[in-house]
Amino acid sequence: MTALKYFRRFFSISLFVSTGLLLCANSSLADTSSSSQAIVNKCSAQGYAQLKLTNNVIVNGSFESPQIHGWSVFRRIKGWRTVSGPGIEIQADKVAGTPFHGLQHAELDSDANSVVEQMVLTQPLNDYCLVFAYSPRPDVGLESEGLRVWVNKKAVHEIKRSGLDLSDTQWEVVFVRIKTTASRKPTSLRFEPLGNSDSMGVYLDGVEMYAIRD
Ligand SMILES: [Ca+2]
Repeated sequence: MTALKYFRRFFSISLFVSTGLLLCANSSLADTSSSSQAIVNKCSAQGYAQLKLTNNVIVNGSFESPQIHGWSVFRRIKGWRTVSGPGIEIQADKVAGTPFHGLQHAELDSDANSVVEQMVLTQPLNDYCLVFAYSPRPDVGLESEGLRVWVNKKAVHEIKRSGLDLSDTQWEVVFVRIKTTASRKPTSLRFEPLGNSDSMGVYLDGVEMYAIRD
């Protein structure tokens, strides 16, 4: 953890307090995401037929486990493992931004860019709706931002936004429809941070996945 990173975090917290944004949680977005009907509506709005969704099959997609204070970097946490890089950074106490859901979120440019993976128990040859929330880190520019999503080692989505001029997180909820293979093995879901590997950037929270029954 670099001194700069400490400084930037301190600066961010100071900025939140000074602007009063510390109390401004993204509760409305979180509430929307947790509603399965809202997810059905979102997927439908993207041209999908009327959908019925089963239970969320992602484990610890809100990064609430383990419960920590401040921030820590882990090789493994419940549901997730590190594929490359030093590990998954979990942030709590709004040390450098407000989570999308719950009390914690992940930063994928932890001590350096790190790819994380969950092996998801899925049914073969079934459509799923993958939902997640991405935010750039406040005060971090486009050159150190961006997120690529991989399903069974195929890139299925990419999102990139600048965090410059942000005084808090600005979460964007992404919906991706995917199809599993004929294999009965679990589906590999990976999140890869893009941009400079400099210990700051690429926030992830609220990962959920639902089987679709047309
Ligand atoms: Ca969370």
